[in-house]
Amino acid sequence: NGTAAAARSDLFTVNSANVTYSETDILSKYTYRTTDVTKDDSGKYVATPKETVYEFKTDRKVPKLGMMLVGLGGNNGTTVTAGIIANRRNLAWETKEGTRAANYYGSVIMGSTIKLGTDAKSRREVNIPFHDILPMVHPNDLVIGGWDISKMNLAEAMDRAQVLEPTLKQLVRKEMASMVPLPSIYYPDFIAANQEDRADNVLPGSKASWDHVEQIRKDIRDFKAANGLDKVIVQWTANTERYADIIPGVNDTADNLVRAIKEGHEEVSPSTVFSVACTLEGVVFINGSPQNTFVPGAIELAERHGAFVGGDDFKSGQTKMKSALVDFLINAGIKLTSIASYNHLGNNDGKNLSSQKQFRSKEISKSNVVDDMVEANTVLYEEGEHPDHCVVIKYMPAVGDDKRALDEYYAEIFMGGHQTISIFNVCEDSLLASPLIIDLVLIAELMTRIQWRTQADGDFKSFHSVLSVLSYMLKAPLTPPGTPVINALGKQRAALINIFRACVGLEPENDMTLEHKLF
Ligand code: NAI
Ligand code: DG6
Repeated sequence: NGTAAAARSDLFTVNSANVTYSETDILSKYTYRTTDVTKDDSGKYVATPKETVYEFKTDRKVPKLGMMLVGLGGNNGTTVTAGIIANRRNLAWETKEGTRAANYYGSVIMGSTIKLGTDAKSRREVNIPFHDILPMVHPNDLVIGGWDISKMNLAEAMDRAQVLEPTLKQLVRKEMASMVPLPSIYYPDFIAANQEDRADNVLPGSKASWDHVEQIRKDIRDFKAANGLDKVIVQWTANTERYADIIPGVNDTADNLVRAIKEGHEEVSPSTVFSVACTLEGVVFINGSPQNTFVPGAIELAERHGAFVGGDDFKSGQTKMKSALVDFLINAGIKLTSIASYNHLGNNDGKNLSSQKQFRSKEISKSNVVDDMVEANTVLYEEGEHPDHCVVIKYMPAVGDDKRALDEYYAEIFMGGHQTISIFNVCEDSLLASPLIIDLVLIAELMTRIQWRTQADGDFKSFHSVLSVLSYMLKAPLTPPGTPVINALGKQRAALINIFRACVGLEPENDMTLEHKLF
């Protein structure tokens, strides 16, 4: 082990007795400060500051990483793949608005900065790219593969998606054409009947089977070996499935779920089979769609195997706006009373969602996104009181991937007055979702390299299997059983940044700026 000066990250080193760098790890001793609240006999709150000392160990070796997508031939799958190829090759292409160049806009990790501290001389903020806070995989280095029930190669699939400019497509066509998705699991009852005509690349069997689990595990192993990878992360960006019923004895525990798959139970979805396969293979599995992939048995299985899972449903356009705007309104003391959210879109996602059961999965994930903010404000809302919130989605083929999201926020202001905010948001759906797919992979991979302990002589262990730290990118964040869901966008970002800061021994980012106020 060395000191701060001995081994440094490219951009900065932390100069603190609490941080040591070795060739292999960054070790930080971090005091986590919280406040315990109790009530005294008179019913008055008593707030007691609490300190817990943690040690965090981050493995500095950035692995050669594979990203396997379920739904590789879809709009998101082809867009993120072409985008990474374009970035890797530093491509530029002509559009009617001029030359455009590859970028990672929309990726928090690749496109945003965080405050490192204050310049010792000028007292101005010093900001660094988020990607540089800890050693992370660069998306240009991701090796991409995956599955789709459609066997179209990715060049044709990218044409089918109608997302990217023809001039860009031309530049990546050859490489895209060489990529063909692996055959996947298709249980027709879980996605809309209108998807049947693209299902020409499916493994035999139309309900859960252990053969499917084994085949997916083999696919992952083969992909890893063929590309000389250290690690693989699998992400579901396939069609939205209907909810699976939670049935005692079937999917309520890990053992029951495994048995149910072996017995071919019809209530086990393809995405849950993928989750089980990934867990058993020790590979992170992230669900970018809204269905309840992570039935209790799937989570218990992940916990048992120390595997990581994350979900649910990418938070791209409308919901990201909502989780920022509602946070603002309610924290401004404005009483939001209703949200009416309409969407129309014309891509294959919209076609699948035109079926009631699949729409219902999306309606649930889009509707619960303000609950924590409402519940936290006991001044504006009585216990159990909630703004009206309705979500409508219509399939409108003509607009393709350029989803229209119309939202009306209606709020009560001072002295019985009203404020109405109306938003028309054209969400270029797959262009917003693709950077999220990248962020989820980068963050999840890093989380597999971070360990913690509370006593210097104790064993290091991993974070909980359910990676709630991915919440910023997801509409219905999955959290460890029994822990609260945070939807407020600002809090989600703060958690992400501050956990990573703790790993290099830095205090949470706070905006007190006392250095500019007390002199
Ligand atoms: P898409 O319909 O273009 O692509 C989905 C792909 O999954 C299709 O190619 C389909 O053939 C394939 N597929 C279906 N079932 C499969 C299975 N069992 N195994 C392997 N492949 C399978 O949809 P898109 O736009 O790419 O979205 C993908 C998912 O991401 C949808 O569930 C959508 O709701 C979700 N999502 C998308 C967002 C966006 O902004 N684009 C945001 C939030 C969520
Ligand atoms: C209709 O809303 C289709 C959906 O798949 C969304 O496009 C997707 O879930 C993104 O939703 P949001 O609310 O994050 O923009």
